[in-house]
Amino acid sequence: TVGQTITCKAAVAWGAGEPLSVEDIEVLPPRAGEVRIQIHHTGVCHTDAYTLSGKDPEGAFPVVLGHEGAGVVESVGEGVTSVKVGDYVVALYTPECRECKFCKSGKTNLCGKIRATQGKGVMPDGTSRFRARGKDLLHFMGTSTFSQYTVVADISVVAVTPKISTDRSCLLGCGITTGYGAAVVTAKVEEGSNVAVFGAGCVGLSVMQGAVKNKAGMIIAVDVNDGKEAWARKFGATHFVNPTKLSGKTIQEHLIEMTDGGCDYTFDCTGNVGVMRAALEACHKGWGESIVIGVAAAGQEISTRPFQLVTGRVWKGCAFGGIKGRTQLPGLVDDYLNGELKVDEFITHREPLSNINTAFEQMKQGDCVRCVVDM
Ligand code: NAD
Ligand code: AHE
Ligand code: ZN
Repeated sequence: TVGQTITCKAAVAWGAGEPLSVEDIEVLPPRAGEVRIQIHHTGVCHTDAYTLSGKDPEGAFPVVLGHEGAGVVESVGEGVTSVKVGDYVVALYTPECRECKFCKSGKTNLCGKIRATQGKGVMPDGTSRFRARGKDLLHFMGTSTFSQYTVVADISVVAVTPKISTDRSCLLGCGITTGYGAAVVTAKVEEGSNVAVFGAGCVGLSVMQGAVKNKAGMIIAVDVNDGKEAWARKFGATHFVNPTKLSGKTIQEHLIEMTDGGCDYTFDCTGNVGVMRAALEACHKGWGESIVIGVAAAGQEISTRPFQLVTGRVWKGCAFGGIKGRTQLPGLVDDYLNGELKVDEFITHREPLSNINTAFEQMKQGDCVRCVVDM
């Protein structure tokens, strides 16, 4: 039987810099290879605010934003076998087709199968499943979780046990997995190694959690907000530095002194290109690696003296922590259920969909780690 169009509430971004508008939209049935999900909960991530601000070169409007969502499969299109109606799922902005050059390389979690259409805000067949006020709305990051129902490609969704509630599993759709994976999968932090984490938000705290898991030595949290010290320590930081309170030396000099020559691993979790430079330069000569996680605005560029790299420091980055969502997310859920991965602790704020603009305002304030939106 052919599915029906569903009318439901969604937060529509009609234009850059405008508040989201919560209104009725139409969500068309899934086509072949697609899955329609009833989203129960979604987190709000800085990347949503980044794209809404108009600073994302790939940003286009009108669009349904949101990429940190979880819910239940409502219907599936022809040929879908990886999930079924009623499955509890997390949406994946980094899909995993298992057949493209990227997926088969064993070297990256990036998947090439639908990246081009995803970046244009349409489904893999080039069309949209969202309509409002007589217009097509664009999709976002292949997920568009700020809608009570969304349609995604079957490679952009993973089923997880319903034992984890959706207000927790949604956070595995971006922030927590990104930071934890950056430490454990991308950097592969070793026992006893010294780590500095720039930015103690959801992503940075998750890096710290991954560093603890891998038995790092010093875990130095660096944040301009002193209020983040207690948070960082709760997630395993052994030291805290506020770079605005150092006199007469740079943060990189300070970290090099603290660690007798530099950090083994550093992570940018701020999106600030000056911080990215400091993070690279705080690495130990000969082997220190700096991982860029933060997303910087259009036009921003990173720089350092090439000598930093000639003398053995390594600059790299990752999306979604380097985690393959369909293969590895269920394992993270198990870790959570076994008490080995903190998730609940990240939730500082909650709002209903009708107040989603409040969630965006909270995110800009220093005391919000994650706001979970109840759809
Ligand atoms: P957040 O705002 O919650 O945390 C950022 C922290 O950085 C804050 O505590 C802030 O006080 C601190 N900070 C700001 N400027 C600083 C500076 N100059 N020095 C030290 N600390 C500073 O954000 P978040 O949700 O944790 O996300 C962090 C970044 O990661 C964002 O840029 C986001 O877009 C990006 N991100 C990337 C990926 C990815 O896959 N690569 C995934 C999720 C988020
Ligand atoms: N569209 C932006 C880049 C945004 C970006 O880097 N997104 C990350 C995820 S951030 C999640 O909060 C990502 O997945 N990047 C890999 C990819 O393929 O997009 C721009 O600057 O153009
Ligand atoms: Zn995100």
